[in-house]
Amino acid sequence: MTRNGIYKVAGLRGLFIARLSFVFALLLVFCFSAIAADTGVMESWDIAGQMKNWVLDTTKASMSNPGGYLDVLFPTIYGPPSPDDANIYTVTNTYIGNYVAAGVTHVSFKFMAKNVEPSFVWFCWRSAVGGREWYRVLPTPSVNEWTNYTVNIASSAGWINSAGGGAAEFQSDSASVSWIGVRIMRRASDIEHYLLDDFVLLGVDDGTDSDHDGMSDYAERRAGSDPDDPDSFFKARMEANSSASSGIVLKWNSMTNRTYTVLRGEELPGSFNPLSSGIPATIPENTYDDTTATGSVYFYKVIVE
Ligand SMILES: [Ca+2]
Ligand SMILES: [Ca+2]
Ligand SMILES: [Ca+2]
Repeated sequence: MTRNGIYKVAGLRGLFIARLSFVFALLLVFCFSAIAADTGVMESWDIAGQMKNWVLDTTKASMSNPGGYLDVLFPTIYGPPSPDDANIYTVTNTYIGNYVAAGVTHVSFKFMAKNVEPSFVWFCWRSAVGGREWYRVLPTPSVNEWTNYTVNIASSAGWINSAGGGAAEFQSDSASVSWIGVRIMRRASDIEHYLLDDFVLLGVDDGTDSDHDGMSDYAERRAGSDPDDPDSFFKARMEANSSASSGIVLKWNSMTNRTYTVLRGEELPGSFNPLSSGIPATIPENTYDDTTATGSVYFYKVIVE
């Protein structure tokens, strides 16, 4: 526990106890699964000019690395936007292969629309099995500001396959990933400019904590905080409900493109029951009012899904 009722996740098993109008505790936990492989290797493009085997598959745009990220430029206004405006992808060994065996759970990267909002950005990957392609529509990126995306790749929920595959196909395809990247559809109203950086597969938490804020780089990418900024981390606090005689209000800093589950238990160690799941982020902060907290001892978990 730190000052002012702020709770910080320390590794995977942070436990924090506080006292308010009555005794209860707050526990923040990330649900991780992990094995090993080429996870945690960040493609930083830190050497200017090197694309590191990343490819742009359109003649409408050009791609460069001015030093530290990929830079995709549509130098003129083409016709109407098209789904095949641009794919930025890689087929290098670090990112392809058996995601199931590697324990890949998420892919994290940063994306910026430099001057104009795109019509959409998809995250895509292809399977070597029959060339099936899976994609997910991402929340629209901010203009002229990095948007941090972490895409859950371990679940078929929310993934679309134009060939109509389901959960079984998703599972078998993710054992043979052959291509992974980002697809941009232009706004087609201006010259357009897009940036990509910090691409990394997540699956195992090696505990590295680059900014020494007590939360690992892996956990920060999952939560959406900045692994290079010690003032940025996943934190939550709780308050008594000021407008009612009972109830606990949980608050946590929430991030783009994430949903949360709140669970409650009555003893430690003990079981936790979900109070609510699929809670969308209400940036910059989420509030959850547990009106059924009426005076016992309660323990809470907030999970980044
Ligand atoms: Ca970089
Ligand atoms: Ca950290
Ligand atoms: Ca941090």
